[in-house]
Amino acid sequence: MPAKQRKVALLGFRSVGKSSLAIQFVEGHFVDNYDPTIENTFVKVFKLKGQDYELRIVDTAGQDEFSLFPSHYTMDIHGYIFVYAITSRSSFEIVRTLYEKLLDMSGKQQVPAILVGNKCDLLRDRAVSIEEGKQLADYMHAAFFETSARSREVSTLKKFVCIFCLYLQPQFL
Ligand SMILES: Nc1nc2c(ncn2[C@@H]2O[C@H](COP(=O)(O)OP(=O)(O)OP(=O)(O)O)[C@@H](O)[C@H]2O)c(=O)[nH]1
Ligand SMILES: [Mg+2]
Repeated sequence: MPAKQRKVALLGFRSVGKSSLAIQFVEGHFVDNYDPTIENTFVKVFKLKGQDYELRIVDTAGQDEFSLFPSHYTMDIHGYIFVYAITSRSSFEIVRTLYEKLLDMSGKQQVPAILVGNKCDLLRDRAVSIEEGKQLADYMHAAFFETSARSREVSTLKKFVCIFCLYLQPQFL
């Protein structure tokens, strides 16, 4: 059976750890230095319930409320992973704006989404509570979890990417 193609996009404010999550997920290591992304695609091939998948993760440049939302992110994407850092209030607040921009651009009322609060290893610098994360995720009809690209807690991320792969069929988008 040929591999099924799936594509997800990582969206969020700059420096929240989008690339770090992708690198941890695909390559299994953490990069300490900060290298701002322009745009990058990671590919991971894996088997799930006897089916091969080729998952493309589009790692985008950090966005803020003034960024123009690139129109190609509204096409050909099976699901979106919105990332903020639990240590940055502004990165959290921007998610809602980005989400609404995405709905506007795509003309949809809902998109398949996951909300991720990254950097949860930096608990002492927490600026966003878990409850606030959950509330935003409810508003977005998204799954939610906190994680840390640094401490390799990407297993939850793996789980949700698997959900995207198994259940999101292009005809539903
Ligand atoms: N402590 C901690 N640092 C992290 C974590 N994830 C990323 N970082 C650090 O945060 C900085 C930014 O990480 P990136 O992954 O480059 O962030 P990004 O969202 O891809 O940034 P842009 O490409 O500019 O949008 C880097 O110095 C990372 O090492 C994490 O979970 N915990
Ligand atoms: Mg990046």
